[in-house]
Amino acid sequence: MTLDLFDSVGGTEPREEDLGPGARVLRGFALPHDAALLSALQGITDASPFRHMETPGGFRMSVAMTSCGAWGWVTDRTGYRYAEVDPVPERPWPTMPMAFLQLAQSAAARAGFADFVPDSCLVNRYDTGAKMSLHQDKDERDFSAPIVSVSLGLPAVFLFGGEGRADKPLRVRLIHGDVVVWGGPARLRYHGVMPLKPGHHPQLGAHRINLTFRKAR
Ligand code: MD3
Ligand code: FE
Repeated sequence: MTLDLFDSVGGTEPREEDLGPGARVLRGFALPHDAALLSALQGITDASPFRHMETPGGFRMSVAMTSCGAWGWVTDRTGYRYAEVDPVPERPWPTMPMAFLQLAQSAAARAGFADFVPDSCLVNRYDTGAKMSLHQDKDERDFSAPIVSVSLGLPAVFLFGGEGRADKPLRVRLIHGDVVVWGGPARLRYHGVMPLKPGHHPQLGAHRINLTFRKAR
C-alpha cells in the first residue's frame, strides 16, 4: 500500500458528496460569502437577539436561536410553530438579507432544486456543549421544498439518521463554509448535532452558527 502524499496534501477529496438520496454536501460553498453573511447576521441579531427558548415539555434549549424572513420558528410551553412576529421584541422578524437569499437559492439550484424560495431562516448558535437531539423538521407545510443549511464558525459533528428515530445515524463533520441541501427522500429523516467541543474560531470565537433556510408556508 502506497501512501499517496499528493492526495493527502493536494486535497483531492470531493467538494460535493451525497450523504444519501436527497442529501448533498457542498464543501466550502459559503466560504466566498462568509464576511457578508456574518455582517448581515449582526443586523439580524441587533433587532431580534439570540435567545434560549423553552420546549413544550419545559426544557430550555441549549442552542440559542433567532430568525429572519417572513416566518420565524418558535417554541414555548404551548408548542412548536412558525410565527410572523418575534415574541421577544414583539415585532416582525428582520427581513431576509439578499446575501442570505442568494446563497440559499444558488446552493439549492446546485443540488437540483431550481425554484427554492425560502420564507424563513432559522439561525442556531451553539456555545460549548450545546447540542440538538435527534428530531425531524415537520413544522413546514410543504415537504417538497428542501432545507438548506450553512455552517459557520467551529466545526460540529452532525448526525444524519434514518426514517425512524432508532436508525443508526451517519456522523458527518461540518466545518465553516460547508452547505448541505436536504430534500426529496432526505427531507423527513431524523437528524441532530453532537455537543459542541470547546475551541476558538477566528471569526466566531467559541461559537458555531448554523443558518437553516426553509419554506415554512
Ligand atoms: C436533515 N439544525 O434547526 S441543520 C434545525 O446544525 C436543525 O443547527 C441543525 O436541525 C444545525 O432543525 C442541522 C441541517 C438539517 C436541517 C434539516 C434537515 C438537516 C436535515 C431535514 C432533514 C434531514
Ligand atoms: Fe432540524
